[in-house]
Amino acid sequence: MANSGAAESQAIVVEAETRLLDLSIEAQRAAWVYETFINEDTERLTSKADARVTLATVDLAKRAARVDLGGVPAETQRKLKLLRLSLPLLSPSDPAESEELARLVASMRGRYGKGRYRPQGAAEDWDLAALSRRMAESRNATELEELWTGWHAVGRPMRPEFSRYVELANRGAREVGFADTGAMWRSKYDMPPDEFAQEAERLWTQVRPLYRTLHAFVRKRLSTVYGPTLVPPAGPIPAHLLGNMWSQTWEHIYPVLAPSESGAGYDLTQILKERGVDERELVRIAERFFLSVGFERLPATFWDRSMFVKPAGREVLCHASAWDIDFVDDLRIKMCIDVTEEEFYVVHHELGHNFYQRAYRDQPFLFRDSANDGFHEAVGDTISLSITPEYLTRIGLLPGAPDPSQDTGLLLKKALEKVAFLPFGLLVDRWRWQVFSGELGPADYNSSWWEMRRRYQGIAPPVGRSEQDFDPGAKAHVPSNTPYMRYFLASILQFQFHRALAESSGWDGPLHRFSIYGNREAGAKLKRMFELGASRPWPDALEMLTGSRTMDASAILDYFRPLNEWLTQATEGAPMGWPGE
Ligand code: X8Z
Ligand code: ZN
Repeated sequence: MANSGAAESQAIVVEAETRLLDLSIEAQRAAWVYETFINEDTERLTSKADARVTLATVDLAKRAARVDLGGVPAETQRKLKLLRLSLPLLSPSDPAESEELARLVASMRGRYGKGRYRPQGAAEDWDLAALSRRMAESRNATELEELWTGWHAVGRPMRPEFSRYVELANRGAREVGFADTGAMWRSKYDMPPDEFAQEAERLWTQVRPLYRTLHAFVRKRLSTVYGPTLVPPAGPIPAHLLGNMWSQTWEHIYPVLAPSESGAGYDLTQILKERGVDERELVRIAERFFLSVGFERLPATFWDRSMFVKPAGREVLCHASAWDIDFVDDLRIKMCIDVTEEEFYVVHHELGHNFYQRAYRDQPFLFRDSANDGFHEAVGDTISLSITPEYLTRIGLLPGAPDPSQDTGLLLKKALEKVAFLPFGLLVDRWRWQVFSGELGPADYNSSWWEMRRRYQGIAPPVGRSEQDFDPGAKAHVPSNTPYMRYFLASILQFQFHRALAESSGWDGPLHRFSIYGNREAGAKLKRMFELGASRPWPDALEMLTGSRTMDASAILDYFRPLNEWLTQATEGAPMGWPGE
């Protein structure tokens, strides 16, 4: 033990809350400029700024590891623990390696942001948004295959960068006492890392039967649409036919799946277009939802500094994100908004981050975070679950709420978004955990990725893949080093939040018809939880809102219960599951 605990830990915390805060703000500014104006210079500036934060954090975390914790107040102990876990990437203390790592990540991120493909017959290169738009609409298998393959080429050149990044990132994590970067990511959940891995698996086991039923239903329909050669009735579904580049959500193929008795319900994308809602107005509508439950307006700077529209004449990283540049109220979102139903939800998702961030701004710097990262991702989605037909009617976007006989369609569309996502949400980090632990090496990167895609999602690549390819790199969070398990947790948690808010409001109708719009008590409950930040272990925060201390998938099952019954009937006699699951 190097030092007397209490004094040294206090010194570390003070330094973290001053110097680290300063460096982090600088790094955020550099990252903002980079992501909204990608070029050689901004890439260097952001990697330098990141490297400075990382080095300072590693330095403080190492000092913290040597502190004798006897007599150190619990709050300070928690801060030291969070300090060690505050970054998703730690670099080796060697400055050259540290900078190399930061540049690798910036470079992979840049490749992703600049990714383009020119489809046959097109007059220009298409970016991911254009490719995704077409993928959502096209029902032509040949075209879909081309779009899929065209985009997935973006991963290839990342392969050598990625394997070097794994090596350096692990070296950094080990210096601070973690087994590897994956173990560090799993340590963020107020429980031992192995236990967390089991928790995730437990939640997946809870929802897996629902997923398999949905999968069987979708496969049966697609087999009819595209024929049994392309979509074998008992095999995995080809990944290019699900309306999404990563087959992570399937709502875009709803029109080919819609139950005949229920019709398509309403088409929000169409309505938004007809009303001439533009990007800024879309964000305004989302803000008004938060205001209706009692949150304060976003600051004027949010409207001046956010990026809502893809700018012309420069490269930007379009993947949506929410920012709190100064950790107080310089809130922003960065998106290339397309006025569609899907992006309407994404806008709520991003604003959820911003309202959470603002609510914990009075916490000390090291506590300015969500209870766990799944909470951060769940908040805006919880609000989106309240975008019901009744709500859309109240704000004048629908002439009247459709009759509940339309509900099968409504629920199916939601399931294609939320239930379809679950295995993808789980597997991205199941794969990365094994990569970081060394169980999977570069020789197996792509084959193991597809083995997991098959096992969990029941999908297969549309064309042959090899170890020349690097398909994980075609998903934003991999090149940008963003952990992904948070989204899996969020897809469970948002239903838990939603059900708890419904129950405490005395709602006894179906969960999918419940909305907290205008419900100030529900808003106050959320706000109280947000204000805790990361000051308490997440079960405390969960208990405040839901009365339960464990994450529990029974709420998502409750929500989709009526649909599950319908799907079970619709798939009677059809094959269930696939070889290799
Ligand atoms: O990346 C996101 C957000 C970033 S804050 C838009 N999401 C995941 C994804 O797009 O893959 C939200 C849901 C899953
Ligand atoms: Zn998010």
